[in-house]
Amino acid sequence: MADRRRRVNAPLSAIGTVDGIRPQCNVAQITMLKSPEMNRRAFLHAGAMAGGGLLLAPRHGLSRAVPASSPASEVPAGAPKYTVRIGTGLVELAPDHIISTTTYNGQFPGPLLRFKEGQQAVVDIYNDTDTPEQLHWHGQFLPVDVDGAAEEGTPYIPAHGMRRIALTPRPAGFRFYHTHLMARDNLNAGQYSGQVGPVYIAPEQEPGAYDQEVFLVLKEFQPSFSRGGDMAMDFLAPAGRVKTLEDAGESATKASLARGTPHGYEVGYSLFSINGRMLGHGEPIRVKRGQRVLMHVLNGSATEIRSLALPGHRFKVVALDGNAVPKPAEVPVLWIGTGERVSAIVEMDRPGVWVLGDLDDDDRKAGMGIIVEYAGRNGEPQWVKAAPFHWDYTRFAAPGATAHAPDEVIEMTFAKRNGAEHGFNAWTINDIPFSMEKMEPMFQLRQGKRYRWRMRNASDDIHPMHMHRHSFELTRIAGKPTAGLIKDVVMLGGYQEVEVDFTADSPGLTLFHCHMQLHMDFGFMGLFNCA
Ligand SMILES: [Cu+2]
Repeated sequence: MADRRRRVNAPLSAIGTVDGIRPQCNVAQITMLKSPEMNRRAFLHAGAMAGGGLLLAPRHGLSRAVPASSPASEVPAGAPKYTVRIGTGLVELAPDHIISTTTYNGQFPGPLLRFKEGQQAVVDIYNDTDTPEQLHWHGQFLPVDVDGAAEEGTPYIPAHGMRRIALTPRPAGFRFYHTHLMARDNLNAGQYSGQVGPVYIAPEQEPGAYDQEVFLVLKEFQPSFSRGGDMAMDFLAPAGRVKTLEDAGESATKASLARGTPHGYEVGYSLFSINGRMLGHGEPIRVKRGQRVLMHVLNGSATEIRSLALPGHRFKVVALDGNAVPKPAEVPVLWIGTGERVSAIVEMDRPGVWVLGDLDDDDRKAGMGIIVEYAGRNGEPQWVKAAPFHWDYTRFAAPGATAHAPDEVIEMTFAKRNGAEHGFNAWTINDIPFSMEKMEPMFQLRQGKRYRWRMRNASDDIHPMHMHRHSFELTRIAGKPTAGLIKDVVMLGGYQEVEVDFTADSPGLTLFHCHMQLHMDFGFMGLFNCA
């Protein structure tokens, strides 16, 4: 159903990217914000000016691991609530497809970690690998020393070492944990591995309007840089594009191709799974007629956007990225960007044996599905091709609600430099590719201020944009105003604009990036510094 784009790829050599050295902030350049008021403040804050940006005094020898404004959490002694071990494990996707990859506790997905909102918990993280690791608590409001991103200053979990952390889990809802290392061209590293697991933070009061709760982690394995591959591109609504972004992106690509640069590499996969099992090889979801099944679906992919349908049934979406939506609504298909979560209730009112699976025939047949089996029913699981369906976040927003005016607007334009980095596409934010050497914060934020983050996509790819340690409110999607949807990842369509609002309420560095490993590894990251 979807417009699928050909991808061109080639084999590569390995590059080591993790050196185990804690990042140091040498020279911090603060790119100017669009608002004149903010510029002035940023200038005052930085106290020095050079060229078009600002230079802070070098901080040689100063570790950024624990900024003064964000003291290290006090870590209690005693038994931890959870112990997570990072190490090599075997994952039996199917009897004839057993893969070896880095896992949490030797299993994929990692164990479901349940927390109580606001109730401090100790977690011991052991790293049994030869490489320093980061474990990121996606979607939680945590200080930089716990969040799990070296770019922010979280200490690494040393190779063959451990870290004990104490976290106060919040906000309530469906979150997850995953590695946060650069993989670059190492398809065994980062989120190409099996380092993904679900987190559920129970609210003080559970709504409880369901009979059965199911966690589903969608994940591909056996990645490769192949010359084929495809990605659905035309499922987002509204579909309008911004002409100036399209002109800029198309002319840059055209010029690059004219210079003889081929299209940049993309990643494809040969094995697909839900909860670590290929379709037909795991336990089915066993249901009874009349049950209301709450499905918590996580797209744990390194790079892919996924879809999901259950023939004859509809999904009543109740939460996005773990946060209750203002207006739960029924949809026939879920579209879930990399790192996104959808929680939906399915009324089981069509007895039979069904395939809950991806709309893409190739991916579903290669494993991206799980069987839903009604009590007393058997036979071949049925799949029925789903009608085309457009995914519009605003469907779940409060109708007619408008967002509060922000204090400042931060504008970013994302662009692709086709094949510019050893055959990989390089990605820029306001013309700057993120540098792991420099680790420069791009924007200076003031604590307590509310910002509107206007993201402009001058490329034809969809980017699931993620912000650490905060949630944001969607306020405009491709020209359509909206309010009330709280998320931590948002899919930004090709040549489109998205606006989200957030309050800078967590001191220190906050990472934002495209959640596609292949994009973030090649420049598509940035840092806010909140003082
Ligand atoms: Cu991206």
